[in-house]
Amino acid sequence: MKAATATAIKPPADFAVEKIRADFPALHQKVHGRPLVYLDNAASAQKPQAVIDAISDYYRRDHANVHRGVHTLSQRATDAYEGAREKVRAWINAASSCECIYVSGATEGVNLVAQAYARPRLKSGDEIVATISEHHSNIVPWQMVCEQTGAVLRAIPVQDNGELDLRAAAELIGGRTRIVAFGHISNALGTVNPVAELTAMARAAGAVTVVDGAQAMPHLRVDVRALDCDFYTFSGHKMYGPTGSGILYGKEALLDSMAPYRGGGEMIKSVSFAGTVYHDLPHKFEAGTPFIAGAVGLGATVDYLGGIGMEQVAAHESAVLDYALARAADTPGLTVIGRPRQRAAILSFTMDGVHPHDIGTVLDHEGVAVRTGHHCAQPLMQRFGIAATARASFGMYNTRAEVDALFAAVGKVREMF
Ligand code: C6P
Repeated sequence: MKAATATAIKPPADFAVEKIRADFPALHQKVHGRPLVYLDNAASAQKPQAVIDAISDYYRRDHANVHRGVHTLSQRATDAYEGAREKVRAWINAASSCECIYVSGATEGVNLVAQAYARPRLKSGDEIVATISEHHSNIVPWQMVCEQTGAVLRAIPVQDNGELDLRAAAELIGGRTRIVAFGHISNALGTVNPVAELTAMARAAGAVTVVDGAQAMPHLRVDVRALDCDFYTFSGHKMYGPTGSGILYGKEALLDSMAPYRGGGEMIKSVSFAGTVYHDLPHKFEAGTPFIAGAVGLGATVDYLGGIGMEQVAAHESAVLDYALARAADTPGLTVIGRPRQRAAILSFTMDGVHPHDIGTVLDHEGVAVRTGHHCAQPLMQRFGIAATARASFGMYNTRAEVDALFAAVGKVREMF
């Protein structure tokens, strides 16, 4: 992407960012005596008051176990839990709420598909294709399945600009491929991957697609039917919802064909020592007392995002990111990793002669929170010949003034090293 000059980049005038900031209590504090500039949203985003209130109201008024009791509180809790599932269904445009399985996050979503879909079906000679830019949670579960089944894991390479090499993908995805697993947006570089193209390649090969949407849900309106993927998973906490909440979407016919991978209460119709009859979807994948407050919080998150509009969010974040890229281009000794044409909200960089951890420490003393390290994407770091980066990741509440604060702090790093 060719950087525009910093002064030419303006966020959309109709996006009321200060009003949005007022909704997030955690943003209004000082760190080391400086106003907090929170740029670690890809690791976890802050929570709006509406989500905090929904969780605390639930615990204050409606809490009981779900699907178990005839008493009023249990019915209220069940309504809230299932009502939130329906909100998420509508938000991602799934055909049925039974296609939305509550999980603890994207990590559990991928593991569920790996163990409940892939493990019983794959055999020696089969192949799983992922990309080299995946988060570890979309690599390691597949490596485990390969160890269990004798299948082989292959990786689509990434070009110097941080985009996937689609020519290589077309060669890798073939007759042996059973699963194609890829992130919608890279957490380390921000590259927006071509989901439709990869899904089409997988479909032509007769393979199933597993999309890790952890970094997409905070930035895009995701329509799982338009994407036509088989599975799509995400974490609530990156999209301004509670930690420990998340969804695995799967096409009903596929989920139906899968046996549960965890047994216990909630996921059965009847149990005897002669045998157990599993519950219908989605409950057969939700063994045990679920994270009810997390589901309620996730439903409130979707309500909150719906009130703002993801198109507005995307336009605002894109202007903030472009401004940050332009400031980066004007900063001597700073290298931005990756230049993908489609990029969302993430700026990963290194500085000549300074370890990323030192960058992170100095920035923290200036009140600026970024993540440093390998971002759980070590194969991607190896591809770029680096051990770590500093990563500023933006959310809907970040401003151009905060980008200025980031680069003022980067200037301090330069002075010190
Ligand atoms: N990435 C980051 O700083 P969980 O932990 O299950 O909520 O999310 C895992 C995960 C899966 N896929 C992608 C693309 C991710 O970015 C993450 C989490 C954080 O980048 C923490 S490592």
